[in-house]
Amino acid sequence: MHTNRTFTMIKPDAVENGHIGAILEKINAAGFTIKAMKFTQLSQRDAEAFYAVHKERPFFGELVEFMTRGPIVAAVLEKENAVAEFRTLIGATNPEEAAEGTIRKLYASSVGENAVHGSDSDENAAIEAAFHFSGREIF
Ligand code: FUP
Repeated sequence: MHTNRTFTMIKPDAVENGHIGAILEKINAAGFTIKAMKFTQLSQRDAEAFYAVHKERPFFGELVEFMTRGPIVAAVLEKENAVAEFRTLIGATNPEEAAEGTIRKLYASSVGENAVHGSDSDENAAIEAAFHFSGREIF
């Protein structure tokens, strides 16, 4: 895993609301290239493992329920300084605090259902990419 890569998920709310195409368009327009991609659904065990860092938080149960309720798009993206650049593109966790034009401002409805995930460090990007993709699925 390179430090110019990040991992994203288009979450169940954005998939349900028909925003996959628009979000991918924003990602491409911002200069990211797609290195891996799949349409998939997290099991309860997957979601609990992916968000294990939050397991003591009061919202953990709702987070797992939300993330497992429908399909997602998982992807590995590449751009110089990808982790920070992508977090700028998606905006703050809470869409009410997200900057104008960001993906969460445009497509998220709440802090819990916030349309997209973006890794918070190079280390987590590598862990999260490996969670979803085998080496032969990343190009
Ligand atoms: P982010 O890195 O912006 O995705 O945000 P966090 O890692 O802090 O949170 C991960 C997920 O937990 C969020 F996408 C949604 C959920 N969450 C809540 O439901 N409530 C909160 O107060 C904070 C996070």
